[in-house]
Amino acid sequence: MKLEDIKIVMLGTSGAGKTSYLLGMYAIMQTGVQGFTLSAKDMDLDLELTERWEKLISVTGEDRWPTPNAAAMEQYGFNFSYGFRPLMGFEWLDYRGLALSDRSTEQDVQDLVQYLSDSQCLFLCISGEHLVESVTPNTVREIKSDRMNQFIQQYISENKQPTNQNPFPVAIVITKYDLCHHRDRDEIIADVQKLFQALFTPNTGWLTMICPVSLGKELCNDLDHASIVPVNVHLPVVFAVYAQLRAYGIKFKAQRDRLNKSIDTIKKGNSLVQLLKSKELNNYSNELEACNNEIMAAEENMKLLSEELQQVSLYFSGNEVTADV
Ligand SMILES: Nc1nc2c(ncn2[C@@H]2O[C@H](COP(=O)(O)OP(=O)(O)OP(=O)(O)O)[C@@H](O)[C@H]2O)c(=O)[nH]1
Ligand SMILES: [Mg+2]
Repeated sequence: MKLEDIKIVMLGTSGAGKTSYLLGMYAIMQTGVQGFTLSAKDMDLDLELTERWEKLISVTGEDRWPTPNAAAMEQYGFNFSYGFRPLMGFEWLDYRGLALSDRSTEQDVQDLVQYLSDSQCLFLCISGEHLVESVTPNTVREIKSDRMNQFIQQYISENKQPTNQNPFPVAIVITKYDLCHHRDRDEIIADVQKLFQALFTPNTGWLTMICPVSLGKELCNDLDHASIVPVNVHLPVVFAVYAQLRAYGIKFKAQRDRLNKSIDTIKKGNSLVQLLKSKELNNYSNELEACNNEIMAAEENMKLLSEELQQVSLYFSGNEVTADV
């Protein structure tokens, strides 16, 4: 089984922690979780990301952090593998968050929009520093959630038209969770739902995950000097792959139903029909077997990934669900 490559965009304002998150995620996923690993498609990129991560963990003070993106866009290609067997490739777009505030005539906004329209999974990056207290209209401005909602409406909802049969995965990643960790988790989740209400409405086909992540140990308020201990950074990527497998499973199950129907129709026919269509029946049976194998492979992988996703809040078309197969 080999899934098609996907594109992931992480939307988030400048300073939300997108680049730091990418570095932490790569460092953890290089070693792997449950036998799933991530590797850069390009060996030089692998070195570059590793060096930037080493700096982040060994240097202290403000210098440890990546500099705000100067280049408008950077694209990174990764392979997601199980036991070194590539399962799915994805391309990750890291851009300067300021593009979120620019006018749509700017080149980097246009590039971002193009990339968004082509994407199969969206990560919304909101910083825990703005969730220290209950959300207010001010929070909307700080996080730029209205701007993000606007981008989703225009370039994903209208383009892809998610439905229950064809869901679209969105991970809301709360970065710098160490900064709001003192608050009740359920309260934070309720706040996040308020900011992105449309993603939690019934029968809309959004598969949404809310996931707190952090590069620092919880309850530490000076991450410029503390030791770096990434928390949950692998989960959004696990979710992206899980969602892709889920969509793949839905597709093959529909195909299985169609094949079963065709087979049934032939089998219900009289002996002449059966004789005339024996070759067709044979083909259908072979296709059905291949189809069942794909479903089984997808479910095996989903089972492993879903174990990791038990700790996060997952919603499908507005209902809270648990990751299953
Ligand atoms: N407390 C805490 N601070 C963090 C964490 N991750 C990042 N930061 C801080 O957030 C700052 C901004 O992070 P970046 O990763 O550069 O943000 P960005 O979203 O890539 O910003 P642009 O490139 O301008 O769009 C860093 O310089 C750190 O000071 C975290 O997990 N916890
Ligand atoms: Mg950046």
